[in-house]
Amino acid sequence: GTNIDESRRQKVMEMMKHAWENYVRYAWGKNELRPMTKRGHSGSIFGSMPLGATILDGLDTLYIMGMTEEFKQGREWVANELDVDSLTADVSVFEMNIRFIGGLLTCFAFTGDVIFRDKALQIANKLLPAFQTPTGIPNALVNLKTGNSKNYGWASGGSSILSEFGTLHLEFAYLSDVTGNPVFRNKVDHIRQFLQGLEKPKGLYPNYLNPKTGSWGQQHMSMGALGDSFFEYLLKAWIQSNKEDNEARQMYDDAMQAVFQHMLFTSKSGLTYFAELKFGRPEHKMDHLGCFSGGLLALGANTLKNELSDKYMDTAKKITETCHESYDRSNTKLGPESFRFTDGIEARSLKSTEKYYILRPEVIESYFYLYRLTKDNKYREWGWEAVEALEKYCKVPGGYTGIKNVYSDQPVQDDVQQSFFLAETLKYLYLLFSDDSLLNLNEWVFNTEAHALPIKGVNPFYREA
Ligand code: DMJ
Repeated sequence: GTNIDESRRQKVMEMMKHAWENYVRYAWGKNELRPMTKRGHSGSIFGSMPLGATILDGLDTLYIMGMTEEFKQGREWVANELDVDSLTADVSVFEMNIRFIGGLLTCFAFTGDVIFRDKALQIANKLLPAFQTPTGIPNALVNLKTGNSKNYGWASGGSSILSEFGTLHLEFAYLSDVTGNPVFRNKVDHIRQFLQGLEKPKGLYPNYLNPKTGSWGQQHMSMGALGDSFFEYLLKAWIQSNKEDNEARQMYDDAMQAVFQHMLFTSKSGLTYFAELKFGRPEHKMDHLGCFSGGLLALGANTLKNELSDKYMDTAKKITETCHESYDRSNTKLGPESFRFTDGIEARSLKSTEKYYILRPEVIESYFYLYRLTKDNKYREWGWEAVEALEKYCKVPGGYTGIKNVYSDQPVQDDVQQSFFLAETLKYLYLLFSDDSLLNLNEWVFNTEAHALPIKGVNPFYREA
């Protein structure tokens, strides 16, 4: 790296310090920090209990930035305060998996400290009752004390959600390998086989699946909310297995082929985007969440050279460019939660309810992958634009906050420092300005919360039991 990258990396580390220190000062042990009112916060996804979500999500970022003292402080909290058996709340199986189990397993891989593996195992055991449905497709919510599980009332007649039950494979497979207990891998293998056997409308995966009947719910398809990381985990399960799990790669390629055919569009001015499908009809809207797909497509292109890889790489670049446009076309230079393509607007929001930015990582995540895989310096410049915007509109004396309208010059701030800001946004920025050797993509695969898991067979940190 050059001096400029070094100073940019330094800057990102200072951002992490600011986010972490304020969390420690005002919200230690709580899930998240309210940086303006300087107190704890718990989003509904965490249930009602303080579970230290920011600690679990932030630890591996501290580690890779070399923030040793802070890492130790978090490790002590995990060892002494995270008492899994005393927890009573209803929690999201998906969120506990990607943030808590994922974060702990990365710390175990990095350090070999078994406290991390053991806590991950304890949490995973508490999630298992959610899989006791007629199909083995887990319910979304589980009570940590009673094991009772259920789905969200709003999700298509009691359905489970594709991006939730489809985003367990990496952590559960790895947990089985490091504990020697096959139960976790069996659960996700079963989900895989069940999906394999289902009829897919036009080859597409709907966002909803009923765990009692095994039939799809409403015919909504998305590369953003409710779909996103299901596709991610197909590709990454294959990568994690050192390319032995060919079934996963095949399902990924098949799914992407259908998505390209039915959901990929180009706007009048030439911007490429993924639309959503509602009952077979495209809604020309893309979520910020869907912007992870630039990075994913690039990773898929890079890991297997075949007749599809050029198309994947080309689309990866175009999607990432569109997502950058969604940032560039706002007053704050931060991107909205969703943006649309109509006769009148391109890559901008329409409704006031979709103009917020809550410190999400996906656009920066794609900059990171595209930089690593193309070495085109523009991705580093785009990442730096995001750093400057974050400093200008989201940094407050008590940490970092989201904003309610990216098109305002003086946006109202939402007073929440999301735990994924530490897990993902700052980690991907730091890696964007670092050399390839820091978490080399040939040895590590990131879970959907940017927690790095080792690749089997090639990475000595795999630590198989
Ligand atoms: C994170 O929890 C994960 O990236 C997840 O896949 C999607 N939502 C948030 C970040 O936006």
